[in-house]
Amino acid sequence: MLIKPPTPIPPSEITPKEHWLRRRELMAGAAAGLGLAALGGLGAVLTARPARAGDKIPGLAPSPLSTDEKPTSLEDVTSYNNFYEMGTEKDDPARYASLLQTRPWTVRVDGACAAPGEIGIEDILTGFPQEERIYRLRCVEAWAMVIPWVGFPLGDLLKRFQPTSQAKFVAFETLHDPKQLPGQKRAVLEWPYREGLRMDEAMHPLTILATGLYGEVLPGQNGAPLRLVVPWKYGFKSIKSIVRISFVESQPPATWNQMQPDEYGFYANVNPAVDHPRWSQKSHRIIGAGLFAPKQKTLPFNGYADQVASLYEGMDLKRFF
Ligand SMILES: Nc1nc2c(c(=O)[nH]1)N[C@H]1C(S)=C(S)[C@@H](COP(=O)(O)O)O[C@H]1N2
Ligand SMILES: [Mo]
Repeated sequence: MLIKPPTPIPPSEITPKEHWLRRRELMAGAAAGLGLAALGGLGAVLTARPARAGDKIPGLAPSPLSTDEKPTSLEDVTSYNNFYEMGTEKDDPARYASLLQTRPWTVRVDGACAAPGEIGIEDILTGFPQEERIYRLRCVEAWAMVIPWVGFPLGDLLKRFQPTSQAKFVAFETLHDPKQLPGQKRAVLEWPYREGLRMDEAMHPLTILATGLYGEVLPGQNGAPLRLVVPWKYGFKSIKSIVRISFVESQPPATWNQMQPDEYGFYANVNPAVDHPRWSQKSHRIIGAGLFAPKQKTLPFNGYADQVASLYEGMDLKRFF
């Protein structure tokens, strides 16, 4: 799919891109000038004022689980997005992102666990060591980007709420507020966006909650303030702007799977041997590589077969696609 020319949108709802790019530079400059980063950790920045998209996240440890592929440019990662709550075109999310208020932000964790409760975004940012993880995001639409995420293992957060033996799956929900997410005014999908993982997938060390990218606080269009990233699955599993996480006993509803079950499976493991009914999944193009760049071969489990294939031992992956 090519990026289309911008469609007209009421000026009141737009933050021109030059503005948010510029604001990011200003904020980075301000933080440096005040020596906030020197106070140590994002916590220091947070006490000065709420974090915003583009703020630098100091003290990031690089992860041995990163790919060594060349990251897609920050410009492409933040301007070519899929986030239907902000519009169905790839350039809509960057245009509408400023409507989403990411502070304060609370995630409710409930269901089959001994310690249900709520956790605020500041506690998430300061309470879990953040690291840089470079992963390829492979969209089911046969394109991909390589993104230097900032985040931490989802399992670390889940453990705090003490899941019980009844917890077989984890269900996720995106914020539902059409004022902040104007795409929700149209019934293109059933809102809120929902996703789910099996418990072992959720606890796998490759599965992360992302709080940033390129060393900076996550921009709205990429799912601020908190989104899931499951690198061996198609991008639609990586639910954005999460407000609720529930431990459940049976397979929870997932938005695209419910909408078109023959096109989007619950498992959604990247699999070149199982085509989408309307196109091949054998290869993909890398966003920003140029129109004439050769397509890349898609690998089983997006290249993570050694780490995750054992989770699906004995399962027919053509049936459970
Ligand atoms: N809430 C929500 N999460 C979402 C989506 C969405 O429309 N709404 N799109 C998904 C799809 S299809 C993809 S490919 C990725 C895209 O993430 P990116 O825009 O950060 O590249 O987000 C996923 N998460
Ligand atoms: Mo996608």
